[in-house]
Amino acid sequence: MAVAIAHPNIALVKYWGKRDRELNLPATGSISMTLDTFHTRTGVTWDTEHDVATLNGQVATGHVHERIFRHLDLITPGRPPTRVVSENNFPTAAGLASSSSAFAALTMAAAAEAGELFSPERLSELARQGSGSACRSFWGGFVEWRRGIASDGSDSHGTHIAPRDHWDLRMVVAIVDDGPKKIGSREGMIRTMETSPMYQAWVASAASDLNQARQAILERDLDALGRAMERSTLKMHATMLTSDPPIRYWKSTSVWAMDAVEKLRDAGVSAWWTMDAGPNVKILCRPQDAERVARRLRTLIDKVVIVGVGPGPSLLEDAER
Ligand code: 2P0
Repeated sequence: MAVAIAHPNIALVKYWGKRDRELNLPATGSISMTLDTFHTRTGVTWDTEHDVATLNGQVATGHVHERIFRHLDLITPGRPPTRVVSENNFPTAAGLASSSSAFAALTMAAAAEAGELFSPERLSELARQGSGSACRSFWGGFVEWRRGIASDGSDSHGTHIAPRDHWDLRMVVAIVDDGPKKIGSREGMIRTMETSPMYQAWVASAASDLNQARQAILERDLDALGRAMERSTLKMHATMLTSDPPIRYWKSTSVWAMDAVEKLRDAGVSAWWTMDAGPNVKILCRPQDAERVARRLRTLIDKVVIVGVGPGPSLLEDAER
């Protein structure tokens, strides 16, 4: 059994919308930070008689099963029956980027079981077809997923902006709700593309946020990065909120958390919020401010976790079967 561990990544500049649904090519580029603490551990073996996947102890069925094994067919056309065992050490499908670490770990373990020595870029390109955000989990630190222009998607994969030790930051994750979201990202994105009058403006304005965020990472300028991140977050949620029917992931507690972060900022703390396809709020700040941010959020939210900048994925040698 080949076993891989991958960490989720949180987008600082968001991906929301596709230029090609079949190949899962994004309408815009995006930039992320890989997290430590949270991970997916996935084993893949050909030593089995039937395709079966167990996710967090539950056998996958229906479209979840299909999505996993279709992805394995892409990595190894004509593969034998395959058994997959995958565990997350954090909530699944709750807007904590679990599909990013899941498809990164699955891709890496499947390639290893097949004996393929793919480059990180090739693994990233394959993982992208399983779940877009997964293509950003092949490096530690800070990663950009280029939109690309090639119609076959060969230039749309993650690229490394800066390694983990380039900049020591924290993300304070306030878990407003850890249940699975009502509308998945894939469905939400398609509805946005088809119905939001804001969608074209979102696509047209992404390049300037990407440029600002990339530069801010290279210069370690947290205020500039935070501004770009909040702007990208708000624009993405504006497209969701103006879809028909509307998609609103925010809860009142999410808005309370944003407010609390802005008050800390008024008091001189460089702390910046972001949200993805769920009600949880993640706050980017310096290590020395993380406890203060977490304490403030804990006055209303029970589950608040401080995470750091994480590493890229790895294969475990001689893993147990
Ligand atoms: C992101 N999200 O950039 C954005 C921000 C959620 C909000 O990427 O359809 O599960 O599989 O490519 O990767 C979540 O979308 O979507 C996502 P698919 P994915 O992190």
